[in-house]
Amino acid sequence: MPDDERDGARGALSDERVSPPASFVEQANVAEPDVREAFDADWPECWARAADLLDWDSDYDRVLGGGGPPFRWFEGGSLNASANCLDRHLDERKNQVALQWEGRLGESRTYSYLDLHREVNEFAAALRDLGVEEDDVVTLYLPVVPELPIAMLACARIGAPHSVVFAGFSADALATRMDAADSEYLVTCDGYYRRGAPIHQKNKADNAAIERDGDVEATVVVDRLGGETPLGEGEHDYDDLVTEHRGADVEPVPRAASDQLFLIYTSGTTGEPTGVRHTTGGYLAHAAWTSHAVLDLRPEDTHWCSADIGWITGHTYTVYGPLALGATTMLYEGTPDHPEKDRVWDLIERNAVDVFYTAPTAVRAFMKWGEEHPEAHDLSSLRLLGTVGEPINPRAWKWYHDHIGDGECPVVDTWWQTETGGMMVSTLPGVDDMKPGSAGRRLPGVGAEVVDADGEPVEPGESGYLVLTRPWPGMPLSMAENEGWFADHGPVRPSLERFDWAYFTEDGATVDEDGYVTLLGRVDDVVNVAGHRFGTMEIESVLADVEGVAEAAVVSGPDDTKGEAVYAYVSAAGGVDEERLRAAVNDAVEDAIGGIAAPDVVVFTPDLPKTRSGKVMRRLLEAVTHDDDLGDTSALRNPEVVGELESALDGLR
Ligand code: 6R9
Repeated sequence: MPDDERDGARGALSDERVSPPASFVEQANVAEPDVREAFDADWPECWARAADLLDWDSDYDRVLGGGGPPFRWFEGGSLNASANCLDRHLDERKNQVALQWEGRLGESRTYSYLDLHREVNEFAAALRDLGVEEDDVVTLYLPVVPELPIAMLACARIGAPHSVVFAGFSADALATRMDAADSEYLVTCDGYYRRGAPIHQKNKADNAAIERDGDVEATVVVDRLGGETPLGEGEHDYDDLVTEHRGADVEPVPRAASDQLFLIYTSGTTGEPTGVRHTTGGYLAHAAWTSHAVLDLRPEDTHWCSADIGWITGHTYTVYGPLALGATTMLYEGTPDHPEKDRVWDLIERNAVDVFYTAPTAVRAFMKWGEEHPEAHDLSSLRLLGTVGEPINPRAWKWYHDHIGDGECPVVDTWWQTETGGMMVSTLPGVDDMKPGSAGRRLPGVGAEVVDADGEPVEPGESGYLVLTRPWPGMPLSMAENEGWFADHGPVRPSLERFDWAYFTEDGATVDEDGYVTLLGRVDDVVNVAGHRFGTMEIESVLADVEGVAEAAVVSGPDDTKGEAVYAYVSAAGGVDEERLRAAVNDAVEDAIGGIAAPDVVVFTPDLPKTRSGKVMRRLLEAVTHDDDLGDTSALRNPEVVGELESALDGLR
């Protein structure tokens, strides 16, 4: 295979440097060449610059309180996130578009800041009437419709943390998350369209209610399909509620900077998703600052972050960041290739999008579909492009830069996690050269190092573990409050004692002599499918319960478009029909988690490779999956299985 071709989905080191065009630098929000040094010299006070982007009801006394955990960002300060995203913009831009929604069926809806403020107030009043009090968790189980950010901001207005559950998750997944969050309020919809076909969301919500241990006090149903949905006791129609509260004015509740704004569940090393709780002051400051410094957003911009709001990326860069800065944020409910493969470019052209932020998976799909699609559109409104969620390989980076940005838009590859709340490592487009394939340097004020298993910095080019060595404003409450968060994690933990404080990200990385970090992927048992995290154990525990499955192991495998794919190795009980079992396996994952986590490849094997002590040899499964060198197999009890796995895989690929 030629070298160029080998640069598949995975990142590859590239020595190339690309400077941002002078015309971009001249107008950039942050263009001081020594901004990182300035932040370091004044740490942690430097983060006041982020807090200054917000309006505070009462000023904070200290930028960072607490010498160690518990950390208190902007201690003593109070603010309201909904007031920061709405009220404070009304004087200057009440008629500017705040939210531009494009639906799956080609519909569109436009909300000015005034419209959005009005409806958020009305829905906040309705939530209160339903009994929602400050600190009650409200679960939002909605696709990308305007009612989702409206409900988020309505919750924020009354100090009720929201918990958004990705609409594609199953009834089971919803029930688990509502129980874990002790949430008694749900906002959902009748259904939504996926590739033109309706998905009945309310049925899933009803099934979740049946499965749940806890009570549901009230369910609000948004009408998305347009039919009649029979409502039972405790169920309310969203439009009726808003109409009943027409003209309501709800005073934004001042929240302490460290009060919870929302929680969101993410997959980690355990079988159960973990709730990550984000704060009002620190998170919002981090969201606003990175939107300002990295996405270079300003009020006159139209920003499109293509992530679903059900993930952290949509929370931070569709909703909170852009609206805190008073920009126009675009929401798209559909898929990028429906009805045509130029849908994205058509939307960018029609809405004159300035900043486009998407996932490398999407870029690789665009690349596969061909440049004729973007070429058919005027994309000259674009000023900056970004990616997030997984490494972007240099070839896809260059394609994005040349064919979408016309060589004129900087491309920022932003590394961060659900746990960090916002971006942590990225080129600053007004300051740094870009290196395709590398996420770039740590952002100003951020402590990020690549260390070896002894906690020592690695030599340039050597691989190691990415650790964050200073607290940051967007850190979640769970991490700020105690040391336990990172105490159990990762092979490097014992050696991190040399830092006053550190958090191991579970990512492998290299760093070059200029401090540019290239991510190598997770080192824990997390699969990153199209930029979304799933624990291999989470999926394995579902497979283990499928009738006919004797044993199963899940590993991450290669996928040219999605970056990673879910490979399931299944040994079937005697006499079971493999085709039927394959379908059952997929259905089970769809029911328990959601279709997005369903195995891409199911490999049947008479036995899983085991060590002499009877443990599944995951390392070997990973090597076989990636067609890598098998390494030392002397500990293997059943070496004959290797050949069988290899030929089974050959048959599938
Ligand atoms: C925002 C988000 C986090 C994991 C993270 C890493 C991977 C994210 C990346 C990246 C390489 C980037 N990741 N951004 N890898 N380059 N620019 O994606 O959050 O869903 O929690 O995933 O995604 O492995 O640890 P989350």
